[in-house]
Amino acid sequence: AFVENLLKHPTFLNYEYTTKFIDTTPALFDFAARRDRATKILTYVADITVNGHPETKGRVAPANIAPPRPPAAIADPAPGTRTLLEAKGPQAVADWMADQKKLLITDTTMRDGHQSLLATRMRSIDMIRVAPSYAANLPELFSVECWGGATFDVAYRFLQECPWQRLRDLRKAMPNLMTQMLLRASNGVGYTNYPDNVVQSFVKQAATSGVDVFRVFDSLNWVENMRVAMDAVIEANKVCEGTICYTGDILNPDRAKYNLAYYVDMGKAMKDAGAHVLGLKDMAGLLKPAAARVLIKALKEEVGLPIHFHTHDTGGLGGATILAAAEAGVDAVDAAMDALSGNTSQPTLGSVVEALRHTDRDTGLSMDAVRAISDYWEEVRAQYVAFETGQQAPSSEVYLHEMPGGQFTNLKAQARSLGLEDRWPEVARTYADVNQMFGDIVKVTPSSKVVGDMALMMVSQGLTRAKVEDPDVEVSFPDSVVDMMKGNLGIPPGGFPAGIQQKVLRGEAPLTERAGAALAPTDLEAVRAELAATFEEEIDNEDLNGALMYPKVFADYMARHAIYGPVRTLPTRVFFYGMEPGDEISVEIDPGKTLEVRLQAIGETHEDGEVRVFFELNGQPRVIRVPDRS
Ligand code: BTN
Ligand code: 3PY
Ligand code: ZN
Repeated sequence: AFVENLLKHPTFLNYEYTTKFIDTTPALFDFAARRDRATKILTYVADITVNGHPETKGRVAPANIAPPRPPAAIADPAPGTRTLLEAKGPQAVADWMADQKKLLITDTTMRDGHQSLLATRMRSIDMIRVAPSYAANLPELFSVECWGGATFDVAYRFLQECPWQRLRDLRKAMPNLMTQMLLRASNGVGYTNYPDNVVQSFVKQAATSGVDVFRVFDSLNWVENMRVAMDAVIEANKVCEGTICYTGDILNPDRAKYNLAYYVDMGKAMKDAGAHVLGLKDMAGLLKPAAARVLIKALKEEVGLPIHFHTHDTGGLGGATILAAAEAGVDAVDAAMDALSGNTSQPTLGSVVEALRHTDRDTGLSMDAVRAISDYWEEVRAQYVAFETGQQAPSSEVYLHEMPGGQFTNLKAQARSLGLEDRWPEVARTYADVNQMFGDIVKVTPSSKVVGDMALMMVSQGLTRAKVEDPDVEVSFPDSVVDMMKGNLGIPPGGFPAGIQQKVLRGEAPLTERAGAALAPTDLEAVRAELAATFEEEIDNEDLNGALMYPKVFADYMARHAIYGPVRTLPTRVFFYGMEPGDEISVEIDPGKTLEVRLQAIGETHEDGEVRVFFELNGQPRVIRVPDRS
């Protein structure tokens, strides 16, 4: 009854089970560790069936339990970009890229697409099942963006799965296509500055586990903060996409800080820093078609690297900007499969392909393949209806607030939870004011989160920019603002405005060099030994790097894993909603090892507060007891 006790333990129920909790209640975990995986998975299904999943409880449920069916894949995928990378290395990929007449396409569905539309909640199983169709039917793709950004911590934190395993599985299923990740330079895939050796270790492991293209950016466009990560990518012999984040409007003379010369200089700095490819990351979708023509042309002529353009369709013009960029000679662009495109996501992949057909920039992608894969994604998306944001239309408001597509829906949800939902236009306006108060900075994770934190705080406390800047008004700033003003995220062009910086820091001196230079290296082997002692198992390099990025999130994941086992193998419908009597599912817990699970009945709640849930597991009856907390 140890696990049952554990499931009733108040600390556990409150999601507060941490390393400390494990230390103080080791017997519970010993017992959990000895249970077989089938029992663990049944325990999870029983618990969700009886009590609901905390993230979907009380929200709309998808209608249909049938798992989405991926389109057929032919047996032998044609050679693709990965084939070239393996044979000739990253410089050969960049040279090949520059030689192409066709517009190259990166599919972002498995990373930014669901990050920007479904709160990053897409589970690995839904990606892995379609990956062979990508390999077989779309071998002309430049890359498949499927890792990094927010997907890393969301996998551990909310999906109870290992992000590294996702990467390995996808890599294996698409052997001919380059995988791509988004890396926040010295912030790794986190929100804070990590010691250099942690960033180096993370990049090395990501390369080993399967990332081919690393899009490296800094949230303040500070090149000094990018070198450690870029060097590590180059050292690993993978494609280093040194990236400019685009903000403002190069055609607006009143916004001279981020003018054409600024971006051309940064492009040159990326080349000098060793980038194979120049990334142009328009995370909010602010680059307008006319500006794209000017910017792409200048970068092509003056930097001399192949250019990979990323945008969001938040304002509805993303497709137009892509076509303008294509005319101006951009080498590759990002798009999302139709069913997960548009609005805060990327522009619509199939429509970009169609728009360029029979032109000199024809992408060469098969529309039959695109449609079949998009039909699959449509079925997948339906399972995540609980995470839809309700945004119905693109909005030109983005040119006011300049929020990144990945943040927009998040901030709206945060505003809602603070009771500020009907004051959204004010939040948007304040976000823009905070940006100006901070000196007009690049806003992308994590700097965008800082601006968002400050804006929400001001709206909820009724503070205006003038009040915040008034030396006579006492303001208690959010921690993230203090951290940024100290220089922990780096130094923006021209620095932060002295007035606000001094007020936030209350006399403390800000950093004058990059934060990473001041951080002592982490003793990686000491951390590994500590983790091994805590979890009583060997800690491999993937686990170690996960724990280095997110110590508490990783510990929580491990604690739940000991109890629930490999729940990543469950169909998405069952993971979020459990089963109904009569439902039958197959769960492949290892290649070739499948559990046939049938839910027979849900018993009454006993006096001890427990429910017996009756299953058939591979034809044998099994009873699982779980506490009724419903
Ligand atoms: C996750 O957090 O993603 C994994 C789901 C864990 C849900 C468990 S079931 C027992 C406990 N009670 C809840 O309401 N949620 C957790
Ligand atoms: C991320 O860092 O996750 C982003 O998507 C930034 O645009
Ligand atoms: Zn993006």
